Amino acid sequence: MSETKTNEAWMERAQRVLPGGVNSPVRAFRAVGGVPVFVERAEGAYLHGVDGRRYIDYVGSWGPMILGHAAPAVVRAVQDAMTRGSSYGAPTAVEVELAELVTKLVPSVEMLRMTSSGTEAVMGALRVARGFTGRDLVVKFEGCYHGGADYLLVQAGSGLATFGVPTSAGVPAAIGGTTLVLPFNDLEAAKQLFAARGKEIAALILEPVVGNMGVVPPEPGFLEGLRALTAEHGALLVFDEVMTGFRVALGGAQARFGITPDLSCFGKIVGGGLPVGVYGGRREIMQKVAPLGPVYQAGTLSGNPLAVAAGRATLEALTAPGVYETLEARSAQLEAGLREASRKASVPVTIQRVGSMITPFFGPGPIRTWTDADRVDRKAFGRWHAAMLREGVHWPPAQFEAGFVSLAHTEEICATTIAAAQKAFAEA
Ligand code: KE4
Repeated sequence: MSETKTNEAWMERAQRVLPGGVNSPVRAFRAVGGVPVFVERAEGAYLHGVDGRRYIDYVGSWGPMILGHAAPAVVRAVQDAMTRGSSYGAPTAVEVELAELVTKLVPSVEMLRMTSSGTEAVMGALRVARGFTGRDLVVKFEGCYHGGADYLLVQAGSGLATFGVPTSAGVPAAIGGTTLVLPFNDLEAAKQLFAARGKEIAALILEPVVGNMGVVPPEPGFLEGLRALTAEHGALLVFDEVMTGFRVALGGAQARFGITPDLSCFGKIVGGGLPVGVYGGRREIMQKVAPLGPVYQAGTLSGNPLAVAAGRATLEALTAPGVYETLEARSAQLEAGLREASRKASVPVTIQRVGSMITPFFGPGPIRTWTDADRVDRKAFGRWHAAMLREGVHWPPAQFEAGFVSLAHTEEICATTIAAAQKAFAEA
């Protein structure tokens, strides 16, 4: 066991060898300040830090841990799979069984391909959309995040529906020239864009419930409008359900809102905390994917047997009766408690929630678009986050993220969280 004991000491060591001391930027706590908790182990709703403290966890690995950490069924499945070897680079029965399960739970997915991350799933979906339609342009929405593909790391340009302006260094301006960016929840803007350029557009991609602005639900009619608009212009509707898939309903946001996309992307829960991404949809589209068709996409660890074992065990657990009713009850309890706590502390907070994804926005609502979200008080959120951490609650370390409730978050754990929040709002 290393002699390093504190989060600060580990962060000092980590920063010598990892950019910012982390393997993914948001983990560094730069949006909220302070030093991240270095996790030693986790189980159920709890993280145990190297600092010897126990925290109620609402990051949940940013979505995958819907059963709670180290769920026994998942642990057993992965341990068992490991005794048979970790990776073969050859087809296996288990990946077929996981694929069959996903097609059963999400009927719009008739055929799918597995990857090792949500980013790769989105890249695969948009490449096959371009290959299927023979068109180049992709449309996304401001505030929606779809992983790290160059042409998706873009924000809206100066005007409405303009070509994407790269948000990351290292992305050539020209790369943004195939991505058009619209305001979320603005069907009118989408209609104008399609009227002008519909026949050049291969796909429109969105988070059907945005988690990456913080939780922003679709306005009534928005998803239906996009479905009709893309169909009218021969563009594909792509639901990025990496976060919402198996989260906001067993069949994802498409089941919750009754919309059938042409392609869907999954990640997070479908891997049960191990690296699995999935893209899939209409058979005639997916038959374009190599080796069947001309759209190339591959991956050494795609369909990895350990990851597939974790994903299958997780999805199977989610098919049990009452799971989503329990998640809804606990999440509603937390929402009501946070709302009441912020009111008592006279702190202007807008709580937005869909299922077990929840965000306290520190400002007036409703938050319908990125412009709305961008106005909230990030510093107040940062003070609240630090106070919650002191109270033993590990909330996502950024205002524009979703908190996640798991099946391990009992009524009592939610009540403890609310009590912590009451104190934290007083310090926000
Ligand atoms: P990954 O490549 O990180 O597996 O998935 C990318 C992705 C795609 N689509 C949506 C809707 C997503 O939310 C994500 C990843 N989500 C972030 C959380 N906001 C992952 C956390 C991180 O980047 O460390």
